Amino acid sequence: MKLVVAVVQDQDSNRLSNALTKNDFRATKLASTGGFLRSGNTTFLIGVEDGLVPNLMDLIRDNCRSREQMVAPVSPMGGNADSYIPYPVEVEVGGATIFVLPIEQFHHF
Ligand code: 2BA
Repeated sequence: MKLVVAVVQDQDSNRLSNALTKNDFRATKLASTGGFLRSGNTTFLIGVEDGLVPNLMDLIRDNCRSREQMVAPVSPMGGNADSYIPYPVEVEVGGATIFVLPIEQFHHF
């Protein structure tokens, strides 16, 4: 079994959520914040059998697109200012950033 962690843009999260449900994948959605842009994104935790990982990758690829995003980062309030950029930046974000982790045990009580 694998745990797929997928960071996607908020604009794609509903569509991906619907597609996961429709295709019998179980997922948990977490509200997250990108460390670079400091804007909201969505992180999916998806537990999946090994053989279904390629299908899941296709599904995520089909439902998440990359976009150019112009962002004026907000000044960190008492936070780490190391990566703070004080002017608007244009970056290409997503489709999706995906990590596939091995699962040692899965329990569902
Ligand atoms: P953010 O950290 O807000 O990054 C948004 C976009 O900004 C990135 O898109 C990338 O195009 C750009 N970017 C990030 N760090 C940069 C840097 N140091 N210099 C220049 N440009 C930079 P994506 O690569 O598609 O990432 C989208 C989101 O996925 C990220 O949002 C973050 O929440 C997550 N992510 C990406 N790589 C990750 C990693 N290695 N570990 C954990 N989360 C990651």
